[in-house]
Order: sequence, then structure tokens, then C-alpha cells
Amino acid sequence: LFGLMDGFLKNDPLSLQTDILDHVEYTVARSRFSFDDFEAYQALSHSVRDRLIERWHETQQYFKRKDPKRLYFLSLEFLMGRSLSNSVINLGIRDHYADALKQLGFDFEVLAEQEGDAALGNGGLARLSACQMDSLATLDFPAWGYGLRYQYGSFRQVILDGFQHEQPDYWLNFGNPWEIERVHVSYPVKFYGTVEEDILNGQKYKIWVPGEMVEAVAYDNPIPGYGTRNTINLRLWAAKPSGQDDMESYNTGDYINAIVNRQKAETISCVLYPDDRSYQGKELRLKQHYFFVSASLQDIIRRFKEEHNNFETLPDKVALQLTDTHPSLAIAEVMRVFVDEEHLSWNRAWDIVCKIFSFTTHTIQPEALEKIPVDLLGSLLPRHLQIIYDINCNFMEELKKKIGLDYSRLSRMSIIEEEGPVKNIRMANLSVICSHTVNGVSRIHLELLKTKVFKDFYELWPQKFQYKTNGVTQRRWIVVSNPNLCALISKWLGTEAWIRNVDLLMGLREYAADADFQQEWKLVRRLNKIRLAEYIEAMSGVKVSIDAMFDVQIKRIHEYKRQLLNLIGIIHRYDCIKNMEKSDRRKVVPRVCIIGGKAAPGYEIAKKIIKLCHAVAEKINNDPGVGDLLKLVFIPDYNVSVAELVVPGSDLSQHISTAGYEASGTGNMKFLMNGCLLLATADGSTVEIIEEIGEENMFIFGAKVHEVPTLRDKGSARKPSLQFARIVRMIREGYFGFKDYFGSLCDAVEGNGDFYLLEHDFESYLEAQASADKAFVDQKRWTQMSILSTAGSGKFSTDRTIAEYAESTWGIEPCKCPF
Ligand code: 26Q
Repeated sequence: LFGLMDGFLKNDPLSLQTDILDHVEYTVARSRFSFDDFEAYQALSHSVRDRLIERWHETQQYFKRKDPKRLYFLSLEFLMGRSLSNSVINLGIRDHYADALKQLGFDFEVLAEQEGDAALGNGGLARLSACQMDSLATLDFPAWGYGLRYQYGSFRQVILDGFQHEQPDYWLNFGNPWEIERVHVSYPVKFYGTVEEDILNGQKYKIWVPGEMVEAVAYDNPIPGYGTRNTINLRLWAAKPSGQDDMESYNTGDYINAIVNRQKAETISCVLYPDDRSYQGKELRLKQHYFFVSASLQDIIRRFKEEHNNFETLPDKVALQLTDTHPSLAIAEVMRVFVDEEHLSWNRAWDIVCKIFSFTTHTIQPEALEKIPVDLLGSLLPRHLQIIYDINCNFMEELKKKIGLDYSRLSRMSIIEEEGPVKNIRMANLSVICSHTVNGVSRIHLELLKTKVFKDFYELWPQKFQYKTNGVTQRRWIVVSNPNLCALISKWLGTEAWIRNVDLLMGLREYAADADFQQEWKLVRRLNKIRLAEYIEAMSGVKVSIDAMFDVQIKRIHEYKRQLLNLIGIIHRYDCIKNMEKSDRRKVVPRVCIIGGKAAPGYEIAKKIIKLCHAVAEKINNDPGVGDLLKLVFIPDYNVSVAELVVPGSDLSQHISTAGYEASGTGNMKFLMNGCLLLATADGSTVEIIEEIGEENMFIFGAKVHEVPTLRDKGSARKPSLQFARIVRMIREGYFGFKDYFGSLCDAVEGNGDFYLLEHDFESYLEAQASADKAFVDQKRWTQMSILSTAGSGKFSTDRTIAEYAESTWGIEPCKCPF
């Protein structure tokens, strides 16, 4: 019996093969002797899943026994991408599986390509949450992630005639082996209704009498750490009709309609909202937020109460991290549970609340801060509205004592925005007031928070404000996505220890000029470029030369990210080539310009940028006089797995936001780790990258953060650029077709309309591009810069970010599950 009980799954080839074939037969229900690649992928993933579940169980039991302070990481978005390769690498059994599969006649890489992306998020914030989960697991922190299990993730971008179309991403169609459905872990979530009063022991209490109830069901996604058995949990909630329905409605005769109405509950977790930062005040989105918050808190409080009976100790056991303001209704919900359900006094409840929440903002523009119309909140969550008003009332009283009757400052700091046609709740103010720590995502971001967005709050509570520069996980962004580079790094460092301790990458500096190392480095990079070139040809039909410089800008399409500056630069390059003497063309450094990214479905200008990219590509790629000197390709449906292919294969990457507009940026870090050079503005985390690897190893250009407001004020008094104006005129006058369609795009970058200062930065952008060309010609120098980029990327690991959060924000310690 004991032999059976300690029997962990074995990882020798025969056991793995038996396992996979058993899953073919019993899970996928196919013949062991005949199954295709997708079925093999399914069986393989289930076999990996079994191993994840083992460790997940051990870890959870260990946490329960040790009962350390736990971190609950609340985020409405997680961009996990694919799980297979990541899991087997973190479990340390990739090669075991590859060998076992080979003997069965399958190639691991081919099967890994069968997997679709889990895209339960939009962009930077969502991928950051995923990277942070990987670091939390790897560093053995007792952490739980909570999120929503959207049935439809980020829309699929389809390009027709150069225009973006959005299609639903029904990612669960073929099943999801990476989740475990927990039919018994479910909680009721209430909406609407009224607030009534009750008297208990002579004390008045508010009671929320809800009008609608749905059920939140848990789906657990194991997150394995690397080089540890710790496997933490990402719990995602799905909405289901409530089991506690009033049976009366079935007796009224309209059985069919009663069922149909019940089924509507599922719409709550049905679809991820595209990141349209101005799209606020929608009831369904608010419902999603509360659904998420209510289910997660019921789960967290239940777990706490299993071991403890006094809420005073909650702050010693629980840290709640708010990823932007999206989950910040949690603050009002904890107050409601404490006061209305647990019957704590308001002041005791408030004391505890102020000790458990920390808030990280990923936003930089004041106008993008989340607001909820008071009327909307009052109808959906009447009791929460009262609580928020009470929190605000107390805060205003305290504030008056401190700052006096400075009414304009009081009204700026109030949670309730009274000005404007409708009253709004300012979720950011609520979050700042109730959190013990407010974090920015880069040093410059914190500076802007202190001096602009949260100036009033910073002056009141300077000690609350901190920053933790973002990072990315080297496991996903080097080990999984660039295996050849990974092997090369380990070979020259003589160790794989950098995969857990990324600062060791610094050791590569020593070999940056070594001819042998450079040779091997170049070879790895070339193989990655070949892989990318094949993908480009398959996606767009454009054949590109491997010897050209691969110049990449992939990220969400946004005006402040200035894809348009890139395009205008490309047109300028095209124009120069066309106007050149034939003999001079030999001096041109051939380029393949690659752009990719989704535009929010309602963001007209962003969609026009995508169309312009296609129109320009059409012209350039079909101009025989240009040939391999310049190609432009748009990579459709940019997502995590596309990034895993593109990042390792690029030479130069662009991060060219107007200074002061990118809170951090994390794409820059992925490229940096992979030895791709950066052409960038001194914005967000790039400022810190410059400090780590030196400006001489990058191409930095453009106005600095402190210059931007003055430049903007100058308006049309700014120095014009004739070259810039000429290109905008070409676009406007129909040189690339679609004359009328591009008019508004041109208006947005001309004269006073040029809010993001494209024209001002254009000349220095061209200079930076020229320096990049010059550096590329000298391949020895370029390769050295490339090596130094990777070598200096250590700071930008989420391992560092998470260690900082653990120490100075969450107060948690590692809890390593023993063997
Ligand atoms: C809000 C209201 C309604 C619908 C959607 C939203 C919404 C959704 C997502 C608003 C914002 C987001 C995402 C923001 C985001 O990704 N911000 C990025 O966060 C990264 C990680 O910190 C930073 O590196 C980027 O600079 C920042 O833009």
C-alpha cells in the first residue's frame, strides 16, 4: 500500500510513452495505433497535466500546513499564451518527453505548434500578470492568482484588403487540458436589489436584498515554478446559472423561458473587453468586475476562516494585490462583508482594510483613469455605493482637518467626481485612499504619478508611493522561445543557473568581443531569422532576404506608441531609395520592416494606421526598383506565440512612444534579453535600460519627458520638418491610394494637431535610424552590442520585480515545498 501511496509519476521514456498512449485511448478516445498530431498533442498535454497536478497538490497541502502569509494577486487579465513547452521546461522534463515522442514517431516541436494561445487579456498589463505568476512560482512564494475565465479571449485579427476585422476567439472549442474544473468550488454572486435595515441585539445593520444571483465556478490552472517543485494556482471564475434559484418561477408554467433566462447568467464571463481606454461605464463590464471580486473574496475569506477566527490577524495572513483599478471594488466588498455579514464595527473593519490592499497602476494618462457612473453603481450594487460614499465622507473629514478648506483640492481628491453631466466614482482615488502602498511600474512612471496624476495624494502620503520596475520572465522569453540562444548562453557561462538567477547574464560581457563567441551568437540569430522569414512568407507571401536588417515594431496599435512615425520613416526611406542614383543604392542597408499589433475595435485612427501600413507595403513590395533594399510586412493577429517567434528573429526593435506616455513597456525587455538592439525614446522603462546597457549600445532619440509639455504648448511655433511635411502630403494626396480615408490620419500629425509630436521627433528619429544602419554594416560591432544587450538585461526579469514586491509591498516570504 505504501508503495502505491508514494508513487509519483515516473519520467523514464517507457512510462511517458505508456502514459501518452493511455491518454490517447482513454482521454482522447482514439486508437493507440492511429492518431494524428492534434490528438497526440491532446494526449501529451494530459500526461503533462497529470504531473502538474501532482506537484500542485503537494504545494497546496504544504501551504496549508505551514499557513504562511499568502499573496492574492487579483487581475482581470492574464495573457498566458501556450502552456505545453513552458510546463515541461519548468518541470525539467522537456527532453524526456521529446525522446519518448521520437520513439513513437512524433516530434515534440510539431506537437507544441498544435496548441492555441490562452489570450485572456489585451496587452502589457495582461502579459505582465502572466510573467509575474511564473516568477511567484519559481521563487516559491505562497501566492494565488485570481482572474476571469472568459469564453472568448482577445479577438482574432483578420486582415481583409488591408483592413482589420475582428473575429471571436472561441479558444475553448477543442478543450483545455491546462485547467481543472472544480464543480464543488462555487459561490453565489449577487446583483441589483435594495438595501434594508435590520436590528440585531439592539444594533442597526444594513442588509442587501439582492435582485439577481449567479454562480461563480472555479477553474484551476496550475503554474509550475522552474527548478522547484512548487506549483501555484491561478484560479479563474466562470459564471453559471445559480443553483439557489427561486423554484417558484418554474411553477408559473413558462418552463422554457425560465431556463432560457437562467442561462443568461453565463454572459457575465463570456467575453473579454478589448482595451479601449475610453470605453467606460458599461454595465456588463462592471458586472464582470464585481463577479470576479465577490467570488475571489468569498474564496479567500473562507480559506482564512478555516484556520483563524479573528479578523484582526488577517493582515498577517493575507495580502491583496490590485492590478490596476479593475478589481478595486474589492475594497468596498471587504468592507461590506466585514460590517454587514461579520458584524465588525466600521472602524475595526476600516483598520483591517487599510492594511491588506496594495495597488499598482499601469495607467499614465489622467483621462484613462477608470470611472463608474454613480447611477450605474447604485443600481447594480446599491450597498457598495453607500459604502463608497461613507469611505469618502470619512476621508473628506480627515482631509479637511489636514489641509483646511481648500475646496478645489478637496474636490480633486474626492472619490466622487461631482463636475460634469453625470456623477462618477473615481476608482483610482478609491484605490489610493484604501491601499497601504501605491506602486508605479517604472521609475519615470512614479515620477509622473507624484508630480501629475496623484500629486495631491503624494503630498498627503509621500510614503505610500513606490515603484517596482516591470520585468518579463526569462523562462518564457529566452528558454522557451529561443532554445538555441539558451543553450549558447549556458555553454559560455558554464552553467544553467542564470535561468533562476538572471544577473549571471552579466558574465557574458567578458566574451562580447570574443571572435568565437560572436560567430556562434551570429549563427543562432541567423537561424532564428530564417524561421521568422519562413513565417513571414507563409503569412504574407512576401519573400525576404535573411541578410537584411529585421526591424520590428510589435505592440498594440496606439497613437502614443507612434506606429505612424515608423511608417512615415519607412516612406522616407523608400523615397530616398527611389531618388538615388543606381550606383548609390549599393550603399543602402537592406531592411525588412515588420509591424504587428491589434487595434481596439472602436479605435478608428488605430485602424487607419493598419490600413496605411498595408497600402504602403503594397506599393513598396511591388516596386521592382527597390527589390530587397526595403520590404514592409504586417504580421496579422499578433499574440504571445507570434511574439515568441518574432522577438528572437529580429535585429532592431522600436519602442518609440512620445516621452511620458508609456508607463513602462515590457516588449523592450523581451527584445533586449534576446540580443535585439533597441531604437527607442527615453520613455518608461527604456530610461532604466539605458542605465543598464549604456546609450552607446542603443539608438536613442526624441524629446525628453520634461521637454514634451513645453513643446506641445508651442504648437505651430515648433520648428517644422520639411521632409515630414512632404511625406504627410504624399499620404494625403493619395500616393498610396485611399486618399479621403487617410485625411483624418494626416490631420492628427500636422501642425497644431500633432499632439504626439511626430514632426518634432522626426529628424532625430531619422538620425537614430541612420546610426542603426551604420552599426549594422560593422557586424563585429553590431554583434558586440547585441551580446551586451542580453548581458545587461538581468534587471528586467520579473524575478527581480517580484522579489521587490514581496519584500517592500506584500511582506511575504518563500515557502518551499520539500521533495
Ligand atoms: C478599461 C476600461 C474598459 C475596458 C478596458 C479597460 C482597460 C483594459 C486594459 C484599460 C487598460 C488596460 C491595460 C492597460 C495596459 O496594458 N497598460 C500597460 O501596462 C504595462 C504593464 O505595466 C505597461 O508596461 C505599459 O506601459 C502600459 O501601457
